[in-house]
Amino acid sequence: MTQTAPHVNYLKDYQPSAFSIESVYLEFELSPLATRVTNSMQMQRQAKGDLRLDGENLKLISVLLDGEEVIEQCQIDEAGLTLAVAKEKFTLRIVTEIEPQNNTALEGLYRTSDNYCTQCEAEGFRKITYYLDRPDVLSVFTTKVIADKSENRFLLANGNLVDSGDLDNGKHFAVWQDPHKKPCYLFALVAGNLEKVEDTFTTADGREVKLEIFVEPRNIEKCEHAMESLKKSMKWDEERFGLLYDLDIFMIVAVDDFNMGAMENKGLNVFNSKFVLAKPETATDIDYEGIEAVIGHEYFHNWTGNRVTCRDWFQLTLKEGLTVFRDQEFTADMLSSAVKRIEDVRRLRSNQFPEDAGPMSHPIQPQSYIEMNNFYTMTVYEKGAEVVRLYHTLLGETGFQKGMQLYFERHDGQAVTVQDFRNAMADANGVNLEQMHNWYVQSGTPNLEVTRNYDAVTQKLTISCQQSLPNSDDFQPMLMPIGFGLLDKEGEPVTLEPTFESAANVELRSDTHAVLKLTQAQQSFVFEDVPADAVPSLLRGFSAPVKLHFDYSNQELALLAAKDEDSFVRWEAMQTLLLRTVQAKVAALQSCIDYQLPSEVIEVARSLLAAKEIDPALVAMTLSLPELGYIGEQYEVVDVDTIYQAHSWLEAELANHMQGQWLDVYHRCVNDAPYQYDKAQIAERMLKNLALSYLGVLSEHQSLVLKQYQAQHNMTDVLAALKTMLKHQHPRSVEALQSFYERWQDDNLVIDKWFTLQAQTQNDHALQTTQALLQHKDFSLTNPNRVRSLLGVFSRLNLVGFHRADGAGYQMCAEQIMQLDALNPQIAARLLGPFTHWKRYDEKRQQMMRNALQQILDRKGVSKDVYEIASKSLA
Ligand code: 0A1
Ligand code: ZN
Repeated sequence: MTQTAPHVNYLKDYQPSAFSIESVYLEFELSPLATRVTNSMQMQRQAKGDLRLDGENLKLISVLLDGEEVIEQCQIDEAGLTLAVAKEKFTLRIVTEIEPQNNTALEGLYRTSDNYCTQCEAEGFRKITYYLDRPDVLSVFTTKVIADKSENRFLLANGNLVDSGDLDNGKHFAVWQDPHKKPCYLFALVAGNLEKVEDTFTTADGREVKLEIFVEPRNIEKCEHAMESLKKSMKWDEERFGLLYDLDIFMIVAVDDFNMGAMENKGLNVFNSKFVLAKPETATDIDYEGIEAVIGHEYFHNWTGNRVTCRDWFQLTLKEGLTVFRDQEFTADMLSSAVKRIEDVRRLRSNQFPEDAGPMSHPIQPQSYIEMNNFYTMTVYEKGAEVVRLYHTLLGETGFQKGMQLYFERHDGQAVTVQDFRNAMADANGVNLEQMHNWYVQSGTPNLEVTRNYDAVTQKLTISCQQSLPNSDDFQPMLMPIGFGLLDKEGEPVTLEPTFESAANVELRSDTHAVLKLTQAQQSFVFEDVPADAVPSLLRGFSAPVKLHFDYSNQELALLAAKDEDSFVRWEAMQTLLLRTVQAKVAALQSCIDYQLPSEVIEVARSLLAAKEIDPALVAMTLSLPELGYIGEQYEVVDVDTIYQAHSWLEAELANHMQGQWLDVYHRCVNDAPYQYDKAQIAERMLKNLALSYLGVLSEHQSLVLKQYQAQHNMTDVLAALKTMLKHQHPRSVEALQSFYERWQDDNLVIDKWFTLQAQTQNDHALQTTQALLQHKDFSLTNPNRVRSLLGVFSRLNLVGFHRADGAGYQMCAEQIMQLDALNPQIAARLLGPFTHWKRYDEKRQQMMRNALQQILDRKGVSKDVYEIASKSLA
């Protein structure tokens, strides 16, 4: 907590640590209000200077330097301890006491459902004991946990269990040894009365690894999918990356109170229960996919993050961008790479692009921060993954894997930088990748303007590209691979023939597909023998995270949507058509003129829906309307109500014009087989529920929607029906919502969905609904999932409610954020997101949003987390 401007950390100030910790022995005597932590470190001097250890909110009991009490010589302040040590090599034994029961920030050691659990990334270890809490200090950890046996059946920490037994007074203990050196942010401890499911995995070199998932006893039936996902992850990492697991045991613990998705602690991953627990009646396809992806993500960190870690927190994207790329590829290989790519692009555009255009915009390698927790962002993670994908696109799978191999050969057991990663990629392939640096240090989404020039006489087509960054005075062009193809006017692929001059920068991947290598701010590519009216297919596979501008006609978009060989481009073309339609309607509504749906929109939509050869999941994604947030992004000033009106209009138009087809598709996709999480069933449900959402607009199909709800077949279908009922105020929606609550009141994750459903429904009483839910007995500010389900969803997705013209939506959220900041600063800071985009609204709303931010910033005791975001947004 802070009143004056807090300290800013800069990348340029990086200095190696003056001391190293060769090994550390930790002993925990667990007790809710007085946990005693004894920390013995074997330390060694590396450079001149006093010993400075990080530590926060700790009660210091004693400090022994080689057995001698030195507590009186220590200088203690709110961020740590300083001690002048003359020795080169010594043992420092520090005893502290902490109160896990009162830890509502969920950082360090805390309680969740009467269990103990830790979260140390980024800088939580300093809330457990005094330490060199920085990722480049690697040490070997031994951990002894002592606790009451009846309340803590399991005592867990990193590594392998080497000793355990009973003690006096109803206590017992366990000793864990982790043979791998690690930074303290990967430390973990868990204790409590959990239940476990067990399995094994045999590695490619024949070692049997124990797999254990720990959950609260009531959840024991919901672990099967998580265990399958873990085994698939282990196998996939062996097969695709040649990476094997390196301990005898791998444990996952699911907890209900967690600030993020999950954490890759060595050998002992801690998960938000949302990303572990599933059964068909309670979890949707999206939940199942999320679990598989997050289990994969945390498991993959064992190599990309743990074995090779980050030198400092400015390198966060080194582990996160790379690991997100790996989990994306894992999901793509498990399900469908085309569908996964589109899902990821949609997420990036809806969430990362706005971040990159707002006041918190930062490069994937930030150059400074006040609170590191604020930099676990869509930019560092998702744009970071896009940048790793650039290497993959440029080098191909084989070249990329060569780079990975060299990276591990050089850096296993080290704490390194993004430059080290780039060097490994470059050296393994004998290429120069220095220009990739520009992706790491420049913020904002690049604009890519493409124009064409066709010479009918020579039949040459010139494609000219210009790249730029918004608001950049010193723009440095980036290395951009552009996936490219040409269609003739019938939609047939054209054989690509770059001219001699262009050939050096055009890498042909097949006769009809190329990657254009853009390295300059302006660059042209010329192709020969191009038929008249050929249509360029650009940025295939979304080959770079940019905003593409090209003046396609509606007819050209329709052709691409129907015929291009790249599924991303097909999806994108249709989405652009739909977006243009909404925008045209917005303009018409704003100037009170009439506007009719263009016939080509209906025609392509109809033909896509009829195309039986296309994966139904792709059809569903192509015919889903662009998200409201993404539509808003297209405007300087977002007119929330009109955009919502235009969006609803287009939905109703497509529902009406294609009613018969939606019905056919719906009935074709209905499937009474037991729920399975597989590609075919997921795709079928996706298309069926899209059809249902359109049919739900029309009053004559209300019974169909109700029937699907009442069938209670699986949560994907139940939720789709309920969402549609609420959106269109189905006469039975209140009753359905009530029955849903009654059935699931003891299941936290399902009750989160119940809150979300209501918080996202956009209508005139959205605010009152949300306010009433704040008073509900199941709402609590101390549970991050519940807060996200209600306040996070309302402020991010309920545009109509949050942006109410009278400012009441802003005020309600501001009050909750201030209360939350006193309990959990990390979550409070995240809830500020929607406020940071105040510049995009009309003047009256701008003023109200700024006032709310100022009020939050002025709160006595404001956290650094909230301070950083609120002050940067107002600057
Ligand atoms: N490294 C984790 C994310 C994570 C970060 C911070 C946390 O607490 C502040 C928790 C988890 C991952 O990428 O999954
Ligand atoms: Zn991660």
